[in-house]
Amino acid sequence: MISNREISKILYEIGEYLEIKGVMFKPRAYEKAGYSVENLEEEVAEIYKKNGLKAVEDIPGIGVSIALKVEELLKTGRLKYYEKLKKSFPVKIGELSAIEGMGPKMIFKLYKKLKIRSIKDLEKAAGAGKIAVIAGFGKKTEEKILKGIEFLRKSGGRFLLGVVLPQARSIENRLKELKHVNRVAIAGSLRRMQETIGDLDFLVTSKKPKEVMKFFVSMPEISHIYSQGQTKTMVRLKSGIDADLRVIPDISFGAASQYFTGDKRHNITIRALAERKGFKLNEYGLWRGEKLIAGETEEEIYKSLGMVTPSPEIRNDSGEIQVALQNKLPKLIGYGDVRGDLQVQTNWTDGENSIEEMAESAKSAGLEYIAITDHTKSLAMTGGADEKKLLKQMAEIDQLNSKFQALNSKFRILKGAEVNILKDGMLDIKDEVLAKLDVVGIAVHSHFNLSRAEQTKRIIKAMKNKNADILFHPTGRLIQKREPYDVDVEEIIKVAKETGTILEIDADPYRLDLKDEYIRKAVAAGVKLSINTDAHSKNSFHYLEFGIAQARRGWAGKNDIINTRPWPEMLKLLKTKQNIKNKIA
Ligand code: DGT
Ligand code: CA
Ligand code: CA
Ligand code: ZN
Repeated sequence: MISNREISKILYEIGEYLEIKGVMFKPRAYEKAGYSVENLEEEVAEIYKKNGLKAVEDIPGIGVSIALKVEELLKTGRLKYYEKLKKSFPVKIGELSAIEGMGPKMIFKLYKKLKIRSIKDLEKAAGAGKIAVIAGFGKKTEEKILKGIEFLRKSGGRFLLGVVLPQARSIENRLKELKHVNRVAIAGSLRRMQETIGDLDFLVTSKKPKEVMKFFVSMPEISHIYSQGQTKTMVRLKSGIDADLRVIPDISFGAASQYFTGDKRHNITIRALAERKGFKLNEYGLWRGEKLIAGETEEEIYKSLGMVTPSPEIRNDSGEIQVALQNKLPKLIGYGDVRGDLQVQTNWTDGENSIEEMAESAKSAGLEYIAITDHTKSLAMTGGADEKKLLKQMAEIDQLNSKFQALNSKFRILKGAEVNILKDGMLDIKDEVLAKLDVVGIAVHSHFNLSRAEQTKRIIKAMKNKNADILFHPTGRLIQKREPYDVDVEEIIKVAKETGTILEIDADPYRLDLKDEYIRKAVAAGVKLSINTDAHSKNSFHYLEFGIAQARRGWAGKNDIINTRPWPEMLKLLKTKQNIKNKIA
């Protein structure tokens, strides 16, 4: 069965082909029809099955001639008219228009002058300097095209949570200030705090949707308006991400929040549950027949379905619905629950700031303690510390702590290191020095290509060191930049339990390592975790929010995370009793 999304994509593409051909008016009609189908609540296939062609014609924005084309698509899965257009202008329109800044006119010109049909052709031509010399293009455009291609490849069209969250909040705040706006919410993957975000989804309640939309499309960060309507407006931001704004009535705010927060799998299961209970659930409310049962808040909707409201972060149909029906949802760690940061680099190695600057900044960010964990010697490019340098750093930390105490500040700097795991699983710092540190992080920074068995064995060997407290960024991945190394994380979790090694949730927006599924397994196994920023600059302590989100998505509670405790209690959760005595003294 062909979905609304597929139908609307074809309608949009027909519009683009027609525009390229210079046809008048028709492109707008197809665009309108595409938009209408995209935003339809019911599947067109269902409408057609129930009530035939006449009902398809009744869909707003669809006239007789487009309805016939939709019918052909529904009946045969193909559309001759569309295929003829594609043949007459053999260019991959969908592919090319996905590049930032490429519109139908540009695509047409590039085809006429250089026979460019695909991203591959485009990249070749731009690389050879052939685009810069076309009238109206120039060097700048050529560079922009190459950048656009590179970006598209790298991101797969998705953006890091840490990059887009501030942009979205800034827009949210401006919408909140509008006179005719009552309520504002961020929905979609951003509300679920996913690692990467496809597009931004804003919801607003207002009696003056026209004015809200007018304001939205005129914000300085908008680079393109796809469509502007009374209930939905779609734009692209200069940063490259798309954003949707929907205006809804107040009584539907909860229903729309629920619907547009998703994720899709969660929604499908919830909707089926509602139907089993004799309701109908859509973005306007929960209905019994024509009667509105709930709609203003998410809570009343979930409650009417006999369940508590799952936090957005865990809405992905991975068991949260069953657990919520039994009122057994775990209490997740809160965004204000982390008291200290156990991975912080300074200008002793590859960080930007001094120990004191990092401490002051952490304090301003509301933290009670940080552990300084500079790299160690085998990571030579960072100026990694050897035993002597570590001892010297410990002395400086003692001095700084005395200074805090003299000023009556309870803030505490803990002594630590990010100790490099060597190829054979040995650590590159002697045990007697490690034993003097408060917090020993261990990490893989080389030999990423070992076999799964060797990599796992190597890391386990390091975890078995009685001074190794925390395994930092356990899988080594960098989102959109580097795959994780091949390692048996379940085995690592098992050994963490046996040895009392803490596993890190690295909050750096590129890392977010461990991933949610592994956090959940670690929590289930009773393994303790630590959420750390891995800050290399004093401006990075806000990363904690992303790490906490990751922990929540892995169903972790406050107690599962050691650095939700004051530092003396936190230290007691680190490895051996023997070491604890040394460390607290
Ligand atoms: P993204 O933008 O790819 O990061 O992910 P989302 O989850 O933000 O997805 P998006 O923007 O396409 O749609 C926002 C929400 O709207 C989504 O989480 C659930 C809801 N939604 C979208 N399409 C459908 C659908 O076909 N069926 C149902 N039940 N819900 C949908
Ligand atoms: Ca989205
Ligand atoms: Ca969206
Ligand atoms: Zn590291």
